[in-house]
Amino acid sequence: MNKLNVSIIGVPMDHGQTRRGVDMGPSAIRYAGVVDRIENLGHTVKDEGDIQVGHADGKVDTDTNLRNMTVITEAMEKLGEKVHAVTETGNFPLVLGGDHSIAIGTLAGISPNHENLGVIWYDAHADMNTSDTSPSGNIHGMPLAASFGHGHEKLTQIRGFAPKVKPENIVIIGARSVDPGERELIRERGIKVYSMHEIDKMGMDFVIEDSIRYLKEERKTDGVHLSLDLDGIDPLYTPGVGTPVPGGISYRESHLAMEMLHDSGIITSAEFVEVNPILDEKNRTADVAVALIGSLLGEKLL
Ligand code: B3U
Ligand code: MN
Ligand code: MN
Repeated sequence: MNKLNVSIIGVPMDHGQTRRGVDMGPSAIRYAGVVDRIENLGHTVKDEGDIQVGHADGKVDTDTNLRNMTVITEAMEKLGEKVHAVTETGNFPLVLGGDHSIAIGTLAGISPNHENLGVIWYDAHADMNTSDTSPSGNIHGMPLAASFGHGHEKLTQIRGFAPKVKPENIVIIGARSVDPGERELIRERGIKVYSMHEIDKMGMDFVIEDSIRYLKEERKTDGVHLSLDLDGIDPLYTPGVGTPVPGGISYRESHLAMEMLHDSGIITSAEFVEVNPILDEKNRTADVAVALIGSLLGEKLL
């Protein structure tokens, strides 16, 4: 198996939504043993520390309908720079959130190193709202739309270019809470979605097999970023998330998905987001994140 040089980047930010605590996600995931878990697989790990995130007043900007806009875009510029520097050295970026708005910065850093990047968005939500369609003004509900260049330019133009990924190179897995504006956009842009309906009907084995085929053979991507929101998994296993939605992906299905993605060799970067230790029970959600990171990076039973 290929050994990697993994660079861990923490983003202690909770400004993309209103429940406090997800800024402690990177600490919780580190405390759950992420570094040892990866080193035990034979990879080398460099913990690059955390991106500096400013303070915010929690207000929705009246001009843009974006909550905490300035502090988030500033942090995303910094995260984009850092992720880009890491990818330039050939290291595998592993970004720890923080709420899901951080994906805007991660993708801004990764995208220039690819001609045809793919993205797997593992999430209960589509995260495809814009300042116009968002019911909340919460930026964590917008990063996927922003990354394919749709939405307010404050979000789409991080690091000065858009889009970061083509809409047809995106696969959403685990969706079960989608807003009307997002539904329209999914249809309009032809985004591939495996909702819980498809996972139940066809099984995770088929869903991942087909996602790999789609991104590798049909879309001919030259790298795939995995953006994993812990709320994609059922709250039975990951209670420490801000917006739990019942009827989610199981622990076992998630491990199978990570193992299959590992074996495919398509994943070139990853982020694990929305771990909120305040809402969690004994760090269970961070433990799940670390276990899934293990499977994604090659952990096997035998
Ligand atoms: N779609 C809703 C709720 C939401 C999105 N992402 C999460 N929750 N975690 C929104 O606010 O855009
Ligand atoms: Mn999300
Ligand atoms: Mn979500």
